[in-house]
Amino acid sequence: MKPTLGRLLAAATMTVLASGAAVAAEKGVIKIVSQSPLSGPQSVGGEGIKLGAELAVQDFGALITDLGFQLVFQPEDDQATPNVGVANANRIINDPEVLGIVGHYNSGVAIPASEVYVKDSLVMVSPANTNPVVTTRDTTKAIANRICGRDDVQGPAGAAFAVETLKVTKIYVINDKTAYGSGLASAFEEAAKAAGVEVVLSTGVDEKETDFSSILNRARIDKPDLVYYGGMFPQGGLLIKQMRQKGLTSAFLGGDGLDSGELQNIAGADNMKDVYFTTTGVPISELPAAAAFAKAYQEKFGKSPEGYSAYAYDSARIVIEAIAASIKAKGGEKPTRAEVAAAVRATELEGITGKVKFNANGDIVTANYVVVSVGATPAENKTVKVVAIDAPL
Ligand code: ABU
Repeated sequence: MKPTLGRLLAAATMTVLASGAAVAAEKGVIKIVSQSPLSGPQSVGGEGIKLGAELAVQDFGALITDLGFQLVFQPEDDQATPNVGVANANRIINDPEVLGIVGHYNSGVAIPASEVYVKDSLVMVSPANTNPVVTTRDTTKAIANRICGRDDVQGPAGAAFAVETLKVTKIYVINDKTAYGSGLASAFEEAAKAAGVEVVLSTGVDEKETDFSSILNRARIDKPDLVYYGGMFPQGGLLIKQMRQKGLTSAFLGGDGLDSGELQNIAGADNMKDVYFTTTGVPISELPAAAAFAKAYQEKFGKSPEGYSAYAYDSARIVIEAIAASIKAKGGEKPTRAEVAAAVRATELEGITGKVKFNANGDIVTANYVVVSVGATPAENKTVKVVAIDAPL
């Protein structure tokens, strides 16, 4: 096979863990892959997923290497782009050493990529994908799992906060036209309308758009109480910045796509008054079991974990434990991908993000939904509300 630049880069970033090298050489190599954006505007969030998974491989990899296999962690860059994630998936599926995927960051990438993984029963555990379709397709049900919540709950949770706490009556709803952004904005809008809120404008903007003047000039006339945004932090941050530059003081609310330490850098620390996001990732400061993880992450990588880093750590741990359990169940032999997928689905874990148990769809049985009031710095973010909700079955 001809070495492409992508393959050479992937090989250059692999982490190899091995114990008992002689035995490992006998039993062969097992690879765990992370897929998330490692380049482009969303790379901070994607890197947070990669590094969380890498720490889990470091902490729990011995469960596999002690059974005589070499373990390789292989981070892949999906560029937050469906075509790239699918191309990576097609390459990954042809590598028989890969037994599990941790990813993706973007639902719009996870949905088509999982349609490739399922062709050979390769299991995916997502730390961050919230679009319902990730787990609701019959075709991918056996391999697609997530340990975060869903937008059909997150959207209405945001609407309840907007109506009951912010007391809004007149709103704008903007989405980035991705599977995630448009799905979340629709779920929010439907619930807001049902609660009697007037949606003055509901519109989509291309996810690469950086100039929101036409919408915001109209908002200066309409004066909505709230601008709701379904999309990711790079664009959401710009939207907040331009709102405040135009003197718009409306509250701003988005979903977990805004849950990044980069939000304040992009939007401007002084522009965060009345800015909120909902998320299904409880802030790490409120996860007592994640304190050691946060410290180790800071020490190893020299930065704070991102919104879904701890969830990536638990996702990778789930894959590692499932592979180890499958090896043991097979008397020490390398398991099939289908055997690993079944073991993942049977997970019962007290992770650093909470209890993980999957329903028959691959949704976590009980997920957390949080409202965060954004501060001038990520350390000043404040959790306003946490609700634990059972997954829709
Ligand atoms: N849930 C936040 C990341 C965006 C997505 O699911 O596409």
